[in-house]
Amino acid sequence: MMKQWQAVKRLLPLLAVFSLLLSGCGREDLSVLRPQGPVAEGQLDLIKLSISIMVVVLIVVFAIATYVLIKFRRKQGQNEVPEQVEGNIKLEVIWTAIPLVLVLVLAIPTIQKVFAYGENDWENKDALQVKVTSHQFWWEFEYPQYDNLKTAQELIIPVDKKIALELKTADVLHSFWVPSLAGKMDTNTEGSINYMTISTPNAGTYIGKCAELCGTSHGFMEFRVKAVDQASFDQWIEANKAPSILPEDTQLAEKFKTNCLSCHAVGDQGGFSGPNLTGIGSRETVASILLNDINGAKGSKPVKDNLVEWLSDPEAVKPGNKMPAPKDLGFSDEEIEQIADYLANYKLEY
Ligand code: HEC
Ligand SMILES: [Cu+2]
Repeated sequence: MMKQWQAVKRLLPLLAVFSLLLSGCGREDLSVLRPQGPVAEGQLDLIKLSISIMVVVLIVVFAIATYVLIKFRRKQGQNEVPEQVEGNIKLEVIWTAIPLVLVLVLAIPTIQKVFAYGENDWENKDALQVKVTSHQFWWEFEYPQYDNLKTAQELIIPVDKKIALELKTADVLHSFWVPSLAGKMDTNTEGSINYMTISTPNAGTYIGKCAELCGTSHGFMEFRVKAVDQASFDQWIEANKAPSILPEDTQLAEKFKTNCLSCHAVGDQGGFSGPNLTGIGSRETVASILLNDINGAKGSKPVKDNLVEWLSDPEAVKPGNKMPAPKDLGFSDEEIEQIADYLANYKLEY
């Protein structure tokens, strides 16, 4: 009795540590257990079905094992070898047939859903097309039905609409995963491009993650899916068409154009080897990982502070990322501050 108590006492801290670790898994917007769309709902149903079957099997097997252990224990004074039996057709048929039925019960809806969710809506006229391109360590979203409008880090979608995604990578293998909306999908190179469809009836922001170890900052390769009503979506599309806004100071504007717009775009100017910066002041993050205090998220900071942090030392925020440090491009602390101020005020109304 004493010994058992000792063992329990030793297990307690372990349990405490586990519950602490698991409590870290509670990000509400990052859970397959709170589905926000039909695909994620169907997938959760499958998880529930398989867990239920497993639990029933577990209970039955343990019950039988416990019964047998107790019932056929060696009794006191029982010294003879028990009767030796071998083979029992009836039992063997039973324990082959039952698992077979269980596997079928599991397989039928699974296969059904695999085909249903594998359907390609790219050519579906009612679907919104979005080309998703993964980069080390950020996400690019392009809307071919809207003059190839390109955005980064935030995928803006209308609610109640099928979003047909075409997924590919610009460098190494990544995986697109929005736990509340659907399962993972790899982003491959040209030639083996994947397609998937997502949708949600609920307006809101859903966090996405890269789910394929892709380099040093893989863990920081997040993105947001923002579902808004159709009117806001149309407004967002319009807002993106506005002409570029540049820093007011003409000298700084020139410097920004030469050094930053070689990779970045603002409005109708610049390039796309880096994330589009149009409206970055109204986004929920900087570089997908520094949280802006737009929705009062825990650990968030004012957009400008996050921009200063990023521009002062991108490497410190996301090790191994492909952006040169503005200091190495000849930007002083003061200029970084000014650029941060300018970008923080570059907002899109929608
Ligand atoms: C060689 C290309 C390149 C140049 C030049 C460059 N950047 Fe970047 N920039 C990137 C890349 C790539 C990222 C994405 C980093 C990541 O998240 O992995 C990035 C990210 C950013 C971000 C965060 C974007 C977001 O979506 O949250 C900001 C802001 C930014 N750069 C501003 C600047 C400014 C200002 C300059 C000029 C001083 C500059 N960049 C120069 C490539 C570049
Ligand atoms: Cu990745």
